Amino acid sequence: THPLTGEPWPPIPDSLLDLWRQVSGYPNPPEACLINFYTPDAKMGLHQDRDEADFSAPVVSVSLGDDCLFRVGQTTRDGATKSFRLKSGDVVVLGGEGRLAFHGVDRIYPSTSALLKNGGRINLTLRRVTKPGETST
Ligand SMILES: O=C(O)CCC(=O)C(=O)O
Repeated sequence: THPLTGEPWPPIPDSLLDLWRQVSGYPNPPEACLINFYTPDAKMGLHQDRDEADFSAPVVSVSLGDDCLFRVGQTTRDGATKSFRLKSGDVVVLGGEGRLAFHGVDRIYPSTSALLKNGGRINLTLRRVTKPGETST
């Protein structure tokens, strides 16, 4: 539910549930879709996604809008990293040994996509929050 209004979030669109089924390799559906919006000067520091209860489920990420420079490393903060450019429509699966890899967004490349009227980048991450059979608190 929304933390301020208490309203339930809208359902995850079927197209994203289909994508999850195609790429996740996980038998149960995602329970959350986090939406990040990046302005042209936005970044996201290196971090691990650890808020979920079941690390056997991947995090599936969809890039929309302007390109970004995505960096992914190891499971320790000081491990070697590699950077690559993500374009609108690219899908990244952080799963298996890579589930807890440190990752982040170093930069946005403004005006590289016409998808969003006012520019910027949207990233969607599909996440399994609970272990199957458990409910979230
Ligand atoms: O924007 C991205 O590609 C990465 C997003 C991310 O790392 C996150 O939401 O935890």
